[in-house]
Amino acid sequence: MPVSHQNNKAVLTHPSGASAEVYLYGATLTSWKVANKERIFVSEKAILDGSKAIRGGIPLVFPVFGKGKAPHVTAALPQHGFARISLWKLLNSSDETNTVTAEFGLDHSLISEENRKLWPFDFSLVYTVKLAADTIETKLRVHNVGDKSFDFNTLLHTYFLIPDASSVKVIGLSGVDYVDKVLQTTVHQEGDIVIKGEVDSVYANVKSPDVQISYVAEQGGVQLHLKGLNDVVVWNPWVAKAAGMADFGNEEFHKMICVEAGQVAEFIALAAGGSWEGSQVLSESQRTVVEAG
Ligand code: TA6
Repeated sequence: MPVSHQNNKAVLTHPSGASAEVYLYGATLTSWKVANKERIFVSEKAILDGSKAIRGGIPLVFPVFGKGKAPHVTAALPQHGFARISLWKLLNSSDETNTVTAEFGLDHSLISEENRKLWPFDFSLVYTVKLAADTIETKLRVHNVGDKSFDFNTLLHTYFLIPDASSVKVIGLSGVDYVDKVLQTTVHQEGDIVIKGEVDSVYANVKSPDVQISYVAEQGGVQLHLKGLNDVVVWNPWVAKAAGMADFGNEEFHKMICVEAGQVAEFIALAAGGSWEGSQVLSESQRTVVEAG
């Protein structure tokens, strides 16, 4: 059964043995396995009952990144918006020769009354998860189905499971200016990113569509190939912030890194009747991404 659906979770299984799992709560992908090796981090303390955003996986940030700021209409919305805390529908599934696909939908009628009042726009989101033997694509399409334009941020807030945060490099963002939310300043990225403490960095308008998380010791890694997503957030809470999250194990920061592709530096304006899409293709990588110029 390429795509099964039970207990509010869709399970995608590829003939190669690769698999993925997506909770309808938030359409949160919580597992991607290749050769039976998990590539996605979910905290052992994650709450999966729909009462709180899942700590891990690929939470979907929409329509605002972080906390909206007055007087913007998103100011009163929950942190990172309502998409990750709403119950999506499994729209359809299919399996072609080399891929297994599931599509999930969220629209105005499916979000809470409170969020409808806070964000009074007719929208439709379609989230597509396409699993191949050694890659997975996650694509979000945003449709403005109302008569008023709206603007939005979005982000695929991907938590990657890694051997050791202090021995990974994030390659492909050299030469890009980023907002360092820890130091509260803007910095120019020189060379690869390494994790030696809390990291919370927003890279806007990245040059290369390819970003790699390289495991230095294991010679392995994961590559992100981005389309229509020009900003990348890199986050690791490290000791203090990890200790402050009830749904995050104190030592778990060693085995995760968030490399999150999206559109967060600016709001995207979407006219009535308009559509937008952005996607990432994740693949295992053994080679190093060629540095952008
Ligand atoms: O994407 C990084 C970030 O914005 C961090 O600042 C941190 O807040 C993280 O998201 C997790 O946010 P959450 O609301 O899921 O606790």
